[in-house]
Amino acid sequence: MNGELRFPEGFLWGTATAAYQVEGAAQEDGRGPSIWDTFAKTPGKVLNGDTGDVACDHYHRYPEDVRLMKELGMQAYRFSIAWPRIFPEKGRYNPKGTDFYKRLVDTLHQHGILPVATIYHWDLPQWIQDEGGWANRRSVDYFVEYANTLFRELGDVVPLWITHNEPWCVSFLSHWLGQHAPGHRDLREALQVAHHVLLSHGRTVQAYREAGLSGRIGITLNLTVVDAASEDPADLRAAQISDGNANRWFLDPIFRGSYPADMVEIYTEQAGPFDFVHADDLDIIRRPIDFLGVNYYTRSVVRAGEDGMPKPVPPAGPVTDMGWEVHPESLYRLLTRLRREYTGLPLYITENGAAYPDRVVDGRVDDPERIAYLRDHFAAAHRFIQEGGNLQGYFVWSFMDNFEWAFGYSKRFGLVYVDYATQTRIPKASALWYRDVIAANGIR
Ligand code: PNW
Repeated sequence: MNGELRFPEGFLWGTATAAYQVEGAAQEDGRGPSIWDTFAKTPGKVLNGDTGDVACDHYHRYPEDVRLMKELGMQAYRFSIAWPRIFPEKGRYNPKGTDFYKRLVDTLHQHGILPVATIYHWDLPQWIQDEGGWANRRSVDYFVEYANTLFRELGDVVPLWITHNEPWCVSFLSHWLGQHAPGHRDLREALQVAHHVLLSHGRTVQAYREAGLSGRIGITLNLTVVDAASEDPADLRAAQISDGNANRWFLDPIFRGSYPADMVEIYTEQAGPFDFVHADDLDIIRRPIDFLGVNYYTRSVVRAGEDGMPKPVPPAGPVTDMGWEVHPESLYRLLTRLRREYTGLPLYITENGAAYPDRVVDGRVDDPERIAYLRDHFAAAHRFIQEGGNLQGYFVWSFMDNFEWAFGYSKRFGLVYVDYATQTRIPKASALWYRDVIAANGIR
């Protein structure tokens, strides 16, 4: 069907998870509460009242999980570090928190698996939220102190660092659309949050350079392709606005040192002046990084509403269990656009994958849709590389089924099935297929 597609030698194949989604052990070894503990325990916020209290119990089961990764041939593991384990309270460093990640990283090294650490994947310590969270500029200093602690404790054993996972979700999804913790609906606050997250990224890149470590540091953005529902100028303009919100609001400051002017105009009208942007902030945000992480799941199609603002058009094509359209060609379009308009830096797909309603039958999980999804997205990535694009690795979301945020445990993204009642892991057919892809460094 695709012929034989081989990836370049040294191409890095892995999987990804995030602390709150897999670790559990929410009360152990001095971990403090995060905004996701608070949010999940607020009735009506997460489906079925699910929480990350136990999740996949990865905190205790990481030795067997890493062993399984090895059996499945995985070359890298992207995990995130839980800030509330490291600073459970204001001003109090908890060495037991870093001890866990040292054990995890050691185990990965023992198995020849490359550790890739995300510093922030959404679990803000509750004590910082109590001071206003990311909307408070002080959060930037807290973040840099936290990151410096990680560089000191883990800097020599973790070769690849990601400052933030998906600033769009941290800002707009969580503070404007209200769907993620802390569940606010305030555009001005979302813009402040986006700015402080970006600023904390830039300051942390600077801190990493000053620490003189030999690894690499970058950021992961969730990016998409926005198509207009028609050639109608109003729809085209709506698509441009949606692109400005989802993509350019983050890419422009990081790679060009400015917020996109068309969006600044709209947001100033809707949310007031950008007085929270100080004079040198954008020079800090644009500090050179070593790679860009790209999370891609789907494209979006929009039309103009009565007010001219973008409104989503329901997908016509096949969708996953999230209702997200399966559109591999847009991964190719996205990567090509990044290369053409923003950067020749190394790119990594730091997340791509699909949720499907998997079931265990006779002790096995057959998931042909996930295999097809991954195969077609790998092929799109391959095409980009073939044309000279600098894509250096691919992390499937996710290693195993886990706590899917507002959807709780109802959505399964894993290559490995998790039976939550017994914590049994069952590699799905897609995991065995992925093992063969990695072994062949390509798809047939
Ligand atoms: C990403 N949206 O989340 C995250 O990085 C993962 O933790 C998550 O499990 C994965 O994708 C699958 O959802 C997103 O509503 C969650 O646009 C929601 C959105 C985007 C990304």
